[in-house]
Amino acid sequence: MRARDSYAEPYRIKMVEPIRLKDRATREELIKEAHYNIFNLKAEDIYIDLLTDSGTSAMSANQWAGMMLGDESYAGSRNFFNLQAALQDIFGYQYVVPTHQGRAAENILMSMFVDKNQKVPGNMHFDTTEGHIRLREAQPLNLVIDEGLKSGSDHLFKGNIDLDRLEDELQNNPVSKLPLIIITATCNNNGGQPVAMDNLRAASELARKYNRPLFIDAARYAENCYFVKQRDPAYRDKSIRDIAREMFSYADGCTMSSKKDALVNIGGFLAFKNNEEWYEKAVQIQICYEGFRTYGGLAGRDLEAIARGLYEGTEEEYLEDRIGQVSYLGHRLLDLGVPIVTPVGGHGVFVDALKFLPHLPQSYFPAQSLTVELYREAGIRSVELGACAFGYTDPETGREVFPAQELVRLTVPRRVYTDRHMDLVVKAFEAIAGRKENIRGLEITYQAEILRHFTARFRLREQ
Ligand code: P61
Repeated sequence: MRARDSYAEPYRIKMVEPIRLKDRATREELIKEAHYNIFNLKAEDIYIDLLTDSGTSAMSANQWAGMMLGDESYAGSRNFFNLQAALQDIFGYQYVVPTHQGRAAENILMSMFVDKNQKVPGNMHFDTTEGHIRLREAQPLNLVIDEGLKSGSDHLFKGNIDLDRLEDELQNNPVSKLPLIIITATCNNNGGQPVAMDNLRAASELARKYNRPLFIDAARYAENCYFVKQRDPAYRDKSIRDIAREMFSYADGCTMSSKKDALVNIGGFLAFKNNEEWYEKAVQIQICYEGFRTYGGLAGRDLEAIARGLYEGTEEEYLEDRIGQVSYLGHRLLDLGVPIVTPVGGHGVFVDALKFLPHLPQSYFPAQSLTVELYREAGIRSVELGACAFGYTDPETGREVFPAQELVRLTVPRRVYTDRHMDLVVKAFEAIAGRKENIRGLEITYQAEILRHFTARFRLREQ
């Protein structure tokens, strides 16, 4: 990768959206009114929004031009065929089932394959994927390698699945107990960490040996391909498109939230390599939940933006700048001594809140406390991926069950902020680091039964 200061963004800005920093007293008031949960803040009250990279990309002039060519016919829209052609070209997949977003594609996939009391192994399922598995009273199995859960480990492919454990599961469970495998690339939950091509190839061989389908959660597949090119010498001279082709050749299909690497604000799809029977089955479910096969819950213009975005998302200059910006933020924080997940991932910097705020036990929601502090300090919105999002109150014992990691994600939207915005994030950490012992923990005053992080309310604990 070239040094960040040897090149500039490979685009110029044509349209701007004003953002404003509210004064500190107002921010203090707003976060209190939001019950110390950043999901309850209004977007207009935020200065730099690092909540998510999902659906927050800036589209290109080419994508906007494509929007004007939206063919809104109920059946047979030309934009569907453009999307299908992009899938065939980039992924090498024959069949595409558009959906309104990624989780809808997961819904169709799980309806087709998953039933009560089954297990679905993967490296680390995203929470919507887990949700769809659990909805069917089946069990998600996260078999990421041990290194993948150590924030300080510098393993280059921390998204890899543990092949021994996968084989063990495949050997000990018939198809009726374990119907498919899903690999998420990059792996969101542990820091946007990539899956190695060798690992995917080996998982694919196991899938074939034991006769189970393998699917890729392709939300951030292009970022994964970029890491393969950077970190595996065998791929140094290959193009991102060639790497993507090889990666998808190892699976039988994929789900994709287009809101990430397809650089659009809404949309998703399920795709199959060549199994027509699966495709026809998927279309039956798609019609009930999403819409006719050539629009699947999206406007024709949205399909066009995805088709064009898929190409842009695999351009090398774009990826170098995108991953380079996330890496820039991560390395500046490391220089400050902020403990983050390393190597820096693809879509954001993940701060280890237990290490950054060692005076707060996990029961005091340290990652949530840090998200609150970033807003109070600088109007920055980040997101907690720790005790609130992934922990829960055990209904039998009434005790809190904590996840292995307690992270704050600084998620960088694509083509939206400049490095100067990143510098302000670093400055905020610098200010907070100087007085971090004074940061107070939180306690929950209200929580929903599932996905509690979206609506939970907190109060500040006494020191
Ligand atoms: C995110 F807190 N991700 O990272 P959909 N697979 C993968 C994803 O990262 C993903 C989806 C599938 C989001 C949005 C988000 O509880 C939450 O298009 C690897 O959002 O349906 C989404 O794709 C689902 C954040 C979603 C959350 C659910 O910010």
